[in-house]
Amino acid sequence: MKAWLASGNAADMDWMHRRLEERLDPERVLPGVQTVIALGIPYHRPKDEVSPVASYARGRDYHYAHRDRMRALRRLLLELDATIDTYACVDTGVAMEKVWAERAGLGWIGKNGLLITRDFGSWVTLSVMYIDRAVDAFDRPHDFLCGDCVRCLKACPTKAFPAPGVVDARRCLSYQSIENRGVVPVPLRKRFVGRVFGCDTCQDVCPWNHDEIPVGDRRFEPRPLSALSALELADLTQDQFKTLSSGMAVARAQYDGLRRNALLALGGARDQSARAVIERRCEDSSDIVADAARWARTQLHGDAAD
Ligand code: B12
Ligand code: SF4
Ligand code: SF4
Repeated sequence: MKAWLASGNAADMDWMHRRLEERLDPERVLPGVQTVIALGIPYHRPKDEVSPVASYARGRDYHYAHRDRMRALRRLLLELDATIDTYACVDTGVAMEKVWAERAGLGWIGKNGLLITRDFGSWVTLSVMYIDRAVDAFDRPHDFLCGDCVRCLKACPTKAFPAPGVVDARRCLSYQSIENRGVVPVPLRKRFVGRVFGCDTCQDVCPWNHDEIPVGDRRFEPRPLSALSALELADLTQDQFKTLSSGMAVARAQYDGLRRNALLALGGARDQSARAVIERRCEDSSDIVADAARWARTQLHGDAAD
């Protein structure tokens, strides 16, 4: 983790540098911690479901599903013993969720950097709970089942893996489309074609993510925003965005971020039907939207190398 941060792989996600010692050592978060419980919630979507939004984010925000189940678990534990102390984390807390899920036996961290389960592939989101009681003596990581395969490493459109299992967020389209609040580096822009929020390529190609995996819970079924095209997303009003993204992880990209991404996708595809929207967005009050629109316009004219 320290080496990953020192190499700049976290891009501008400064929050990853904060509370680092706590992230690495559960004892600092929950003194007396003895057990880590890892939870995976499957969200596999059918292959023929096409959306510019990554699979995990097409329906209800997964954070709520984890939060609800962690709360229910905490209640059950307190019924058993009212003095039990717990710390639960989904995503933004200070826990290395993949590492603990692997140690708990849920699956292994694949060369694509994600936790892969035998039954649901990597189509699972994760959360963990620390508790200050010993539950059992189990502490055996899952076997590593990638073998000689390197499909994900080869398929990444931006070469974001400096080494197997290591992701350089600066090059990753997931980071660029969700976390980056500024302009997207020019060499990466064309890679937004077909992707407006997140990226699934290093999962789509994984043989463990095959078609027979059961489709995830109904709450992860696509909401209306996920059915929109890049053109429609680029043309959303702020009110429409607010209404449509409410309760979805997509809200994290914010109104300007989502429109920026959509414009890059349209420009990269040289989508001539988007000309009017692109022209209009060139005058947008948001700098990152106007910048993306001007870049997209150069792509339509076919007069740019990038
Ligand atoms: C920061 C972050 C990102 C960043 C960086 C990605 C990365 N690989 O680190 C960005 C924005 C790029 C990103 C993208 C995505 N993310 Co993300 N992300 C996180 C977050 C918040 C922290 C991860 C982290 O600490 N990274 C830093 C590196 C150094 O750590 P690491 O890879 O976790 O662990 C490595 C080392 O620490 C080391 N290690 C091995 N053993 C041990 C033992 C110990 C004790 C320690 C300390 C370390 C260690 O090996 C590990 C593997 O390389 C987690 C949630 C969480 N709190 O864990 C979600 C999380 C990893 N993301 C998730 C998802 C779904 C995604 C995307 C698929 C979203 C999308 N479709 O666009 C992409 C996939 C990109 C990819 N191939 O990884 C899920 C993954 C679920 C799963 N099945 O694994 C998580 C767990 C969120 C969740 N709650 O479900 N993400
Ligand atoms: S999410 Fe996309 S850009 Fe990021 S590592 Fe995977 S394939 Fe590469
Ligand atoms: S594509 Fe191959 S190397 Fe990559 S995570 Fe899946 S099994 Fe492992």
